[in-house]
Amino acid sequence: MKSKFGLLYILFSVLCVILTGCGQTFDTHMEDAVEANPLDSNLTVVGVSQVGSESVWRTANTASVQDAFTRENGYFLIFDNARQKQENQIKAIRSFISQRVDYIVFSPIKETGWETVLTEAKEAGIPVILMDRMVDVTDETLFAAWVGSDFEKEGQLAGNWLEEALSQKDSSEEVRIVVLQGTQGATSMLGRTKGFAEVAKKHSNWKIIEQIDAEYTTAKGREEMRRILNTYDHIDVLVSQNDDMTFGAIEAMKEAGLKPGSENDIMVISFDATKAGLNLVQTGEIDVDIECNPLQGDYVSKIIQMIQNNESYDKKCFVPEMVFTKENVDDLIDQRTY
Ligand code: GZL
Repeated sequence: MKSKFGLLYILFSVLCVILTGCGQTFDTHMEDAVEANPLDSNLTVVGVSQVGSESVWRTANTASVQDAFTRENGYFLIFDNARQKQENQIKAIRSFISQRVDYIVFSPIKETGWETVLTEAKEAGIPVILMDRMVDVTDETLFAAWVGSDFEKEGQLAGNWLEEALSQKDSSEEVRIVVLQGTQGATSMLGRTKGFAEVAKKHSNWKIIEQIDAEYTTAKGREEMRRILNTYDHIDVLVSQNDDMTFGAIEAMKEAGLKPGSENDIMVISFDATKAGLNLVQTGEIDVDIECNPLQGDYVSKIIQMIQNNESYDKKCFVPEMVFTKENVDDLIDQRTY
């Protein structure tokens, strides 16, 4: 909890940032800063550094954070969008430290490069909770907890689905696979790549002919798939590490006169299972969509409450997820809110 001075200090420094344009541009709006009752020292101040707004998944993840850290729930949220730059996340975290927030929450854009700033947070006595992606640090006391997905399992599930889909085919026939990867060095990209590769190496006829960074965006997915289709005369399977890249890749396939889906020209394996992705599972353009659950705000809030109540909690919290195919999508798509 902040002292009255502490919250007034934060209010003042946010006002300074907004009015002078110095330091970080926070996404916390002026009216929130003014409305928040600076004398209400019961608010828990949480600084959140989000990767960016590159995908439908990220937007849903941000919404879950903003829905969890409301004043009604006892929080004062300072939110920063790093716009896909690690240096912006580091600046935001340093700003949170200087404002003496109660907690820092962030989704690290990539796993490396965090020791120094996390040491500064630890020395300031501010617990750090990781959301979505992990950091690669030798000292795991540099973060209090992590909430996210089992990305390696997601990759394995994609491989297991392909094994099943090919089980009736001639196992000596070459299967030519291309992989659109997400942001290089991101935990989700590393895990999905590793998990799928573990399954692929069991099949000598599976050939990953190209594995390329398409940055988790539709535009880059479209651009790289255009190039791949112009490079190779035959592709059997696309593994695309999020729906946004898949949407772009499918556009490129159609431009090239190809139809996505195992009933057509190229099998399509995707990740995230957004509503737009599940719609394409229904049409058969995506064969399988491996869910990655972005609704993590409440999980992080619960951990903060357990820390405040001196309750024991698991350092790593995996969110529930499943696999969507044409067999189950119709029964479940209406539950999807993003
Ligand atoms: C997954 C997350 C990934 C999503 C993408 O946890 O890191 O980043 O799969 C998002 O959609 O851009």
